[in-house]
Amino acid sequence: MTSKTPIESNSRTHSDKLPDVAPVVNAEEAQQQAAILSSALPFLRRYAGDTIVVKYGGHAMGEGKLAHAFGYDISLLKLVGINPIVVHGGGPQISAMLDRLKIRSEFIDGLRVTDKSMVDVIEMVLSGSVNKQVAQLINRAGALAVGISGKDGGLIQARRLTRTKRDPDSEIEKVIDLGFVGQPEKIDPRVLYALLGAGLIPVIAPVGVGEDGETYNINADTAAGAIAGAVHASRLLMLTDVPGVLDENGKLIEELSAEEAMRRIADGSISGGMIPKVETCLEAVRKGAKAAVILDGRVPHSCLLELFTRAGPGTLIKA
Ligand code: X2W
Repeated sequence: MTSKTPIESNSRTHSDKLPDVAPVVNAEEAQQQAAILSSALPFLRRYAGDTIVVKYGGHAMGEGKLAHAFGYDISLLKLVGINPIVVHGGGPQISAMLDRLKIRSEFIDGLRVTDKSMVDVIEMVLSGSVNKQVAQLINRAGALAVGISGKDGGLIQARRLTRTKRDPDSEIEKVIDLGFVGQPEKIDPRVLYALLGAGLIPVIAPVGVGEDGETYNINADTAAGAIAGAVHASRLLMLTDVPGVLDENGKLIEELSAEEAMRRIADGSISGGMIPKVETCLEAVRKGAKAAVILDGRVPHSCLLELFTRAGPGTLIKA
């Protein structure tokens, strides 16, 4: 983006870049566009100045058209006075690179067991390649994004995550070593406030730093939840590959209280991969986020649908 003085940016007379990208419409379509913009006003007012943390990953990240729409949506949020913070994943990209290097991945409870040689590759893929691609998607849509990792500015201080599993034969709890998989212990949001204060959009790779300077691989959902809590985000938007949390009949649950979410996890009606997602949302809300939404990142413009229409497409989780 070229820098403009405030006077230039307010100018309406010149043929700047916009007409190249804005679709040509007839008078009726233009009227519809104006009506759509106008109907967004109450939502714009509701979120003006708020911080929204978006977890971006999975299917939505690999697909060209969806990725393009995502960059546009995040850019738009910024330009209407919202402060988006993006935390991205990159599981498939890591797996592809490890495959190329003939390093095998093993997952326990959805977490990639990470040894010393892998953590360097993972950091390279997440902070080097994916992080810059995501920032670029947003930059190309006209806002200014800055890619950092959780190690920058001490943003995500992590400790080694341990898992225990009960051996069904001996009933003994065994500690499972996941290697350099981290659990966020402390979030220092100063680097985020500095970037937001300068009008920039932070894009964060889920890599953390340990007490002795070790690098930790952190599940991107977990990283997003911890950051959303620490900055008291008004929303954590978790873009996933499913419509949201479904009930026993496969119907979308539009809203869940923390109490009901915990009950549904306990009685098994929330199960499998949805459990850590819901638990991450609960943790974010417990730590200070106003609400979290699990929504379908495969739907184009899912962030805009959620924030600016009544048809919020996912499952809202509140305290
Ligand atoms: C993840 C980090 C990336 C991630 C991994 O190594 O795949 C752990 O499993 P998605 O695309 O959101 O799954 N870390 C510990 O979470 O990416």
